[in-house]
Amino acid sequence: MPTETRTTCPYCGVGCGVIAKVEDDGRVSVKGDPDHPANFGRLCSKGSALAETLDMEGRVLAPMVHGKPVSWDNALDLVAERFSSAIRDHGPDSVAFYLSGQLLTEDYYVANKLMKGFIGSANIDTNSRLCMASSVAGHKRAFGSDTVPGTYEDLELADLVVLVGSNMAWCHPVLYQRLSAAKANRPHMKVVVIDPRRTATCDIADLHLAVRGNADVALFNGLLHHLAQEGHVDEAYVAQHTTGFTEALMACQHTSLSELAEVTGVSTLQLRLFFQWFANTRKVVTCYSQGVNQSSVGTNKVNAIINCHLATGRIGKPGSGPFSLTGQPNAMGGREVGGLSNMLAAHMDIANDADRDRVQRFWASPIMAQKPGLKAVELFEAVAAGKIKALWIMSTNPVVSMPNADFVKAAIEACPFVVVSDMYGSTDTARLAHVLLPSAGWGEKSGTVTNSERRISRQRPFLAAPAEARADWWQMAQVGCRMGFGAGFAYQNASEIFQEHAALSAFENDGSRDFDIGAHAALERQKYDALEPFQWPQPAGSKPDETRFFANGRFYHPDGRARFVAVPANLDHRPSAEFPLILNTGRIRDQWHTMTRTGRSARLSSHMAEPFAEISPSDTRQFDLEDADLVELTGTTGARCVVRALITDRQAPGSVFVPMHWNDSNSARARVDSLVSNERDPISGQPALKNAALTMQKFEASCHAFLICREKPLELDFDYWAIAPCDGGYRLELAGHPPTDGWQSWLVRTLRLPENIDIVGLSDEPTGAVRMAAFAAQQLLAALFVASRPVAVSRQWAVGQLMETHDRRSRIALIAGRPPADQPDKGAIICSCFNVGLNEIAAVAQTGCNTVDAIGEMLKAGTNCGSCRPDIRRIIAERQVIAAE
Ligand SMILES: Nc1nc2c(c(=O)[nH]1)N[C@H]1C(S)=C(S)[C@@H](COP(=O)(O)OP(=O)(O)OC[C@H]3O[C@@H](n4cnc5c(=O)[nH]c(N)nc54)[C@H](O)[C@@H]3O)O[C@H]1N2
Ligand SMILES: Nc1nc2c(c(=O)[nH]1)N[C@H]1C(S)=C(S)[C@@H](COP(=O)(O)OP(=O)(O)OC[C@H]3O[C@@H](n4cnc5c(=O)[nH]c(N)nc54)[C@H](O)[C@@H]3O)O[C@H]1N2
Ligand code: SF4
Ligand SMILES: [Mo]
Repeated sequence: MPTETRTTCPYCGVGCGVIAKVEDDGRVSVKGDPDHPANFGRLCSKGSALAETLDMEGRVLAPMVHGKPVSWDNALDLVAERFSSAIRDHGPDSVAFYLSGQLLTEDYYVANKLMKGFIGSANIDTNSRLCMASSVAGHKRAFGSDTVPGTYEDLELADLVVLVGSNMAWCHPVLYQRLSAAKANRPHMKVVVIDPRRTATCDIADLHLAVRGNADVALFNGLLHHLAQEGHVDEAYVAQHTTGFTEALMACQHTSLSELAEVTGVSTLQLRLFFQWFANTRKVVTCYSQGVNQSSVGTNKVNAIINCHLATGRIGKPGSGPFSLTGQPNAMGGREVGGLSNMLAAHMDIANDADRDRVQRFWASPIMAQKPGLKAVELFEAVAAGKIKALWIMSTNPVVSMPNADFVKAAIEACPFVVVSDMYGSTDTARLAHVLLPSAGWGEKSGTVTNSERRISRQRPFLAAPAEARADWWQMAQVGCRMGFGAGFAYQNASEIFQEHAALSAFENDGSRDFDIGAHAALERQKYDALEPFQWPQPAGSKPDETRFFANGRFYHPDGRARFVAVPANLDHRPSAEFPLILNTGRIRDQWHTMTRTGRSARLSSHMAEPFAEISPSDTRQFDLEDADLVELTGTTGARCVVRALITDRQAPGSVFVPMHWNDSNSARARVDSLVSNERDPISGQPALKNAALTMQKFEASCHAFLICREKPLELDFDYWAIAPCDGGYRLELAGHPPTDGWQSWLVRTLRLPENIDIVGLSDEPTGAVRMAAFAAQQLLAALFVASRPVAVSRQWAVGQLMETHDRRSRIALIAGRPPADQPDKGAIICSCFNVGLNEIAAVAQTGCNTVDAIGEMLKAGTNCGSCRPDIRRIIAERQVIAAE
């Protein structure tokens, strides 16, 4: 009998409910859970493709020490011994954990307890430092606690939704769909997007403010000034529930509208419109994400936004409030357990004596950390300086995702003892481990995650973990026991950990701390397994009907009032002659971070298959670039990357956008974080990942090639290469010098082709063009297209050929590099669910099919996950313009 398990998506902070179905033969399929209150059945492209990422290729199946499999006992004893001896010889601060918002709450809780309460150091930080730290710091300044006041429903109830530094269409797609649907139902609702780029999210925007990088503080200060000047301040609210208004207003009174336009790069007309909309709409939600947090002034940006909500009393009420969108599935859970080096468990503070004492008593801990530990950037600096003797990295890939990534890589290489817990052994970080521990992954592990609206949901297992893979909490607890802390770490299962976590949240709380889930402090295992998604707070003995914080105007500062924070509006980055461009980085629709999971799906890789830089057309002349050229990017760190140039007017002049996803496992030199300096926000310690300095030049190569093949190639000795999976094999882009022994020998060697293989081809000596295809009977094994310029062959058509059977005619078409007339070229894939290409959508759009739904009826595109609907709408709009011309 097939089984169905209700669980939660392991990707973004929307936290969608997923139903995973396992057939009798072991095949897995997923669909959205119609009863989950985050998504009501919807899933985006990444969620829909989850089943395709569950294969075993590359999984670590046993603990490895120096590359050799060992027993768990041996591995855990070794880890415990090395951590203990470092602590004995060099003190507790000579060891560190670097964790992740992708751990489950239970994993996170155990790690934090071990480091802060038993090792006695706070050198435990997480990739949330790169993600949410500025929001945490901004919340604590304003509210006295790290509280997200609102719920998703507020976005649907609002009359104005402002999205600041958030590409919601790609990064929180199901929430974006809820917002789009609400806007379609309530057409008077307005959406404003504030982002230097014209992103897919702008598709539903009534107004897009292409703000200059980091000018957000100036913009929101300008708004606060306008609100005060035009009499829109809620004086009673400000007087009763806040302090610091006058000082905050003073900090933003010096700029005229035209000066503001100059500073922000937004026209006075647009500024005025935005200010008026905000001033005159009672129900306003302002969502913000990494365009706000990942900045050297990130915390100030957060407070500049919150100031405007406090001034108008628009917080904690249905349809209004500031709303920090969390990125990772358990960014919030990590904050609840105190995973950051400057926090303690259950939203308590490590710098607070009473909090430390309370947690120590609760844990019966022998030695508590007494001060905040190192934040991510400083942590790796300490590793580089030799101060950290033993480091444990769990569920994150810092060699790719940390700023100054080459420095971080060298630091890890130089560290005397590095433990990495991951599901895969060949990530850029796992390759550097002395001890590699096999972790159970999504679908195998059990625990809870908290989404952006404080909703706690279960992740439930539906597959057995392969071979020796084990849960992360178990690994930590085992090491805790072996270090001599058995009493604190004798957990038998995740449910016991959750109980303890819930009990701590209620311990001596009495309403003094926002995070309280005491209602679940005695949750037995069966009930834990059946736990329905719920929103915190849920103190013991109550079923609160209020799901929003601060509705009563009470905040968590000792005087119960919120704080306005006076924030200066200086722009930090002025381009220099040497590095005239701004490097902006972020995400694409169908990939997740460092691609260790989404990068395995052919479907997800078809949307964008190689690393690229989005460049404004106005910068092409100065840098002598054309679309599809390769471009070499140089950062202030001295590192270089080579990626494809994508010229687009969505990109603002002087600014270049590069996705963060590509890494040394799938490209030659495209780890963009190697270019980013470790500049950071002085308050939150969050790195400025969106605003680095850059220069670039065209990358000259004597040859360019495109290759499709069944088997994964061996070593690739090219200046530029990028590999992605496709149906039936792999697709590669190559550039550099042609192989010295000729292309045919190269092909045979690199792909380990059998001797008697059938290779057909043609080459044109003067132009350097080569076309070559290798067949085994009617099956295509590989096709290679070489040219002196970027290869102009339809990628989608060529990729499809691996799955075809080949007769004489189609062999000729392959060598000609052109689809035959009866097999039109689909163009770049837009809808990855149904494999529908741009050319197909454009062709139908030109026949008068001019709504997304009509296209859906014709081609099915956009009718499953809906992630491509903004793209389809853009294609229709472009065709209409062309038709009108
Ligand atoms: N597809 C996909 N979805 C994801 C993820 C993923 O890897 N892939 N990761 C998840 C995670 S962990 C996170 S944190 C979220 C991130 O979600 P988002 O923050 O929405 O995504 P980003 O692409 O990092 O950046 C958002 C936007 O900030 C803009 N920006 C840059 N500088 C500035 C500035 O100075 N001011 C303003 N106003 N905007 C600026 C960028 O142009 C970019 O469009 O996504 C989550 N969802
Ligand atoms: N330039 C630039 N850099 C950025 C960003 C940016 O916008 N620009 N964004 C930053 C942000 S917001 C974030 S959140 C980070 C994300 O950066 P990372 O956390 O480094 O990225 P991931 O690829 O998600 O890494 C997760 C790792 O954990 C493994 N893994 C998955 N599930 C499990 C599990 O259950 N257990 C264990 N032990 N391992 C598991 C995966 O295989 C993978 O190797 O990147 C940051 N870096
Ligand atoms: S929006 Fe997509 S990635 Fe995010 S939780 Fe939902 S299905 Fe997963
Ligand atoms: Mo993130």
